[in-house]
Amino acid sequence: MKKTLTGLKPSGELTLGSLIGAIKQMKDYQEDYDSYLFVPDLHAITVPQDPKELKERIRKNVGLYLACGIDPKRNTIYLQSENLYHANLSWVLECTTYMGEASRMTQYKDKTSKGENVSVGLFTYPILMAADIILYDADYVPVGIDQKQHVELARDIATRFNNKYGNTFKIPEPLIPKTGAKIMDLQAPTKKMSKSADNYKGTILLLDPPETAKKKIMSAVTDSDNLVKYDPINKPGISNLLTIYSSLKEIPITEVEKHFQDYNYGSLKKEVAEVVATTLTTIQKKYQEIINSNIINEVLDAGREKTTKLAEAKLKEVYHKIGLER
Ligand code: AQP
Repeated sequence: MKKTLTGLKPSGELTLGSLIGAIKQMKDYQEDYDSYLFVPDLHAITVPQDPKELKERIRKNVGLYLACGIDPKRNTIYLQSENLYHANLSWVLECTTYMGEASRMTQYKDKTSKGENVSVGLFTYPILMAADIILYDADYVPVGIDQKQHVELARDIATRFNNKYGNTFKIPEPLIPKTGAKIMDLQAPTKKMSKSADNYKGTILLLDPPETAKKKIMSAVTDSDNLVKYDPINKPGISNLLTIYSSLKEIPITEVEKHFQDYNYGSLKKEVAEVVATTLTTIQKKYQEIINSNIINEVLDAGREKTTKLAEAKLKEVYHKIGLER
């Protein structure tokens, strides 16, 4: 059975973008793949975090995975920081990655171009991400479009290692959703909806009260044409709303466009807001049942045990090939 693997870093509360870009894909694939879904908590500390909040968010992430329909019987769910082999392999890969290729990563360039004081970890995290993926020989990595470049780096690193030391790693492929590869900020629809956005009105959190989420949709920035059309370049705000509707209702965007063609922007927003609120209500009901139960610990214990064994074997093979043994 082919393997899928992805993770959502607990650097903030999970958003509608996290759901549509990553979790939903994992849910759709879970029947047919051996699925690995982890909490990349080591990635979260590439930017400053409050320890108490981080601890809470790690648990919330797992609670939300399950509440969004991730089946623990079909998925291996684990915390990156509980498995020491991720960071070990990452070091080996860092030593086989060139400064030039790491410097080309656009997320790093974006952060540094704003003149922010960034950590070395933010520069090297795509290499840790490569380790996360190839440690388990994942075939497919469901990600939003913004992470495609990092999966390509993982492919390059794995290919180089295989060429130099013999076949060791599977070469992973990114899986980008057809619709919803990039959900945009509701207040700045040319920017990605992000957990760490400055303007909370632009981001829908999966744990937002449904009424709050509705208000955010109703005040989404659009344009002055009053013409409902899917055109991400010229009408990013409207196109974003159509994309959200299309993903959540699982209806192709062309049909969604047709459905709304005679609507004005107010009534379009109202219908999108309803769908978002219904989605959040369903997720939050399940989340409340899960978050205070023992299921999270049970799932994580099983995940840690399984992945530690697999990762240990892979790292041993790597160490053997590069000469790190007595
Ligand atoms: N807005 C989005 N649209 C589509 N996909 C998205 N993803 C995140 N936001 C959107 C996808 O979710 C996966 C996990 O991403 P992540 O949470 O680990 O990191 P990120 O992409 O850096 O997410 P944020 O919200 O922007 O985090 P911050 O603000 O902390 O940097 C990835 O597959 C991502 O593509």
